[in-house]
Amino acid sequence: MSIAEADPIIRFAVMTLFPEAFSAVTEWGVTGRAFQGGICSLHLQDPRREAVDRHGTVDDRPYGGGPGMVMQAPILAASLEKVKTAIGSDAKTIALTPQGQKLDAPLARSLSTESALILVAGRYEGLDERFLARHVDLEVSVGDFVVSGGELPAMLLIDAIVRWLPGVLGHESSAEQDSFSEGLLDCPHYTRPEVFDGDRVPQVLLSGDHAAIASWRRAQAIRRTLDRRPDLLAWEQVTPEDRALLEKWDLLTPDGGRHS
Ligand code: 9D3
Repeated sequence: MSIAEADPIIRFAVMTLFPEAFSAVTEWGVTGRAFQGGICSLHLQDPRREAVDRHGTVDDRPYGGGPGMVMQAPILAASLEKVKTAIGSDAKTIALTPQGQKLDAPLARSLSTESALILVAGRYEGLDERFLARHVDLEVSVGDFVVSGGELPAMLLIDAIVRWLPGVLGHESSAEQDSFSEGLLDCPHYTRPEVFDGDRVPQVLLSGDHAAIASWRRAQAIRRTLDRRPDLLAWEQVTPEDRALLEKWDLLTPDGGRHS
């Protein structure tokens, strides 16, 4: 008799010239536990295996000239075929590209309901447009800055998705994810010692008054979001109730109540 091994909730595959790099997500921390525990799985496919010359070439010079090299469509298509044989042809194919839809919590959460995802991580200047047009369902970017390839963005996407899978986070942190998706920054955190360099932990956190603590934390979250992320929260959106909360905790001025 054997103990039944449940199927993974989500199967990932990544096409990458650097498959070894993905141990960062499969072996460490919260995502490491999810992969080791079988909640999710990862198939790695190196497009170099589809190269047809003895040097293992997967890229060529861009038509029209210009800097850099472009990953070749036939190589990528052959590699994708192998991936689909391995994890199933029903999988959605996502390329990590600087031109893609910007990753945020709603996108990660929505992708976490897929049963299989194929991620294509490019190197060099990019992927031949005909591969993207024919085989890729969605392009995802991790933000408006340049990194050296699609691997770190792919790992970031996997991490952001896996955290939404049931059983990956404890109940408290799951609720925390919900609150971030609700659109406020987190409140400040403190642990021992009570005094550090003459700087005391806010008295309310030592009071044992859980309603007061929740009220202070919400006021702090609103204040910090107003100060640091006007794109997430503008003054005009603050309700009279939240304004009263800021008043109660002396946070109506932008210096966070640190003024004398
Ligand atoms: C000169 C134009 N550059 C595009 C912005 C060239 C270029 C830079 C970096 C082409 C590819 C790359 C490699 N980056 C990614 O593959 C990538 C990426 C990124 O650089 N920023 C944010 N999200 C992503 S997802 C994949």
